[in-house]
Amino acid sequence: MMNKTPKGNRPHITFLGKRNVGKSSLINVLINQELSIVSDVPGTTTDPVEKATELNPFGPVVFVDTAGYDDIGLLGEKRVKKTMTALTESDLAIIVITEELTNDDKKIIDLVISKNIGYLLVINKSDIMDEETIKKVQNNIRQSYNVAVLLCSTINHNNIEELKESIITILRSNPSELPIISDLLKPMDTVVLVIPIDKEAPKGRLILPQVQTIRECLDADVSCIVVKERELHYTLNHILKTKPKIVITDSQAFLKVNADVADDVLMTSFSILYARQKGDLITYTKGISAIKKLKNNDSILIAELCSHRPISEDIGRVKIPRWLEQYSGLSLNFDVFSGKEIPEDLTKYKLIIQCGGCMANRSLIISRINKAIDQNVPITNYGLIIAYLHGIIERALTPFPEALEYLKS
Ligand SMILES: Nc1nc2c(ncn2[C@@H]2O[C@H](COP(=O)(O)OP(=O)(O)O)[C@@H](O)[C@H]2O)c(=O)[nH]1
Ligand SMILES: [Mg+2]
Repeated sequence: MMNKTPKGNRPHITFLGKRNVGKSSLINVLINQELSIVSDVPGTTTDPVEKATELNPFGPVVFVDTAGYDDIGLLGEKRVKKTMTALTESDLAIIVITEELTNDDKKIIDLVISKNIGYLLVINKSDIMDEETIKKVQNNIRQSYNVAVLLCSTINHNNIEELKESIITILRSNPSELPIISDLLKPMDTVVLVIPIDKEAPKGRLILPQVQTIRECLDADVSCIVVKERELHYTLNHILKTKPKIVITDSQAFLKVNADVADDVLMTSFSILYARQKGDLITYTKGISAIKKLKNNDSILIAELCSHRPISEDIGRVKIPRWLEQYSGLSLNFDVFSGKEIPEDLTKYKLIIQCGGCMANRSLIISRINKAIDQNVPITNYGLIIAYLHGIIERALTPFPEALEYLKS
């Protein structure tokens, strides 16, 4: 069971450092099992390796083992780039050094600081360092940084328990998970979920946002009723004796649900709930205003985090582009990027439309949002733009007064 918590819900702890400083060894002693190859040959770890594990008493986490950033040559550059990408989904960075703090280390530390990622420094291999060397490195660090430093060894397990405790302390002080819906609810409320079962629904199961929303309702002591869009009207009018607190629908059924749900009942979509939980609803709402400024032949970046199931009418590749062109009457250029990497330079785009990111963690999406903000490119999300293009964004944002205010202003 332990590996069942979705990766997107686990904090990511990324180990960075030069080759051979003991990153893989530290991960191994922390998870107490020989999963990754610990080897004397520099650069064995090529791509970042993710290890889902349980960090007790904290809970499920992912350790990300990266290649050394002193890798040179063409292959090395690729690895370094992958390491940087791994950093974008980090909730915590562990920077590992041994007997010296190099300029490369400093560059990485500065990068981590600039990305606002929590970090701590490990001086590893204490078992083979003399007092003098240890003092010298510690002083070097102290001169430049105000950060927790741990002197560790994977051989005699010096400070390994302390390392684990420090990781847990930082993770707890900086929760990476926000609620999907529970903060909007109180016990005894009723929530209705509308889940169309069409050709895009996976066979025999529900998708992650649906399952997680149900679970949060149960945790919040709330009744959660799940219907298809066809049964919604009957359920609301003949089954429920009291009005539900909120109706949450798949964006596919927005218009029908909007029509079936009384005006005084809140209504929104799973993807807007996710936009709030995994991204930043305010920034996404501001991004919506860019739609009115679009001109013919403007470029739009569609950022999709998972390589999607192949369905005939894909939401990001087909539907949103079509709706947006129909709505604006413009001819637009859409570039679709799948996966964890988007271009460094975003300035050619007039708008970025980010998917809900149900398989990603919040840090990855927030670092994307920050990248867009840094380059002054408006960013919004699938859920918001679908609501907007269907003319129901105001209603769909009513549960979130702060965002609604931005929309109206
Ligand atoms: N003496 C000593 N050697 C270590 C320690 N940690 C790792 N090593 C050794 O350093 C080498 C590189 O370790 P590895 O974990 O592969 O480094 P990575 O390249 O940073 O992932 C291996 O030979 C390890 O056995 C330590 O705490 N003390
Ligand atoms: Mg390694």
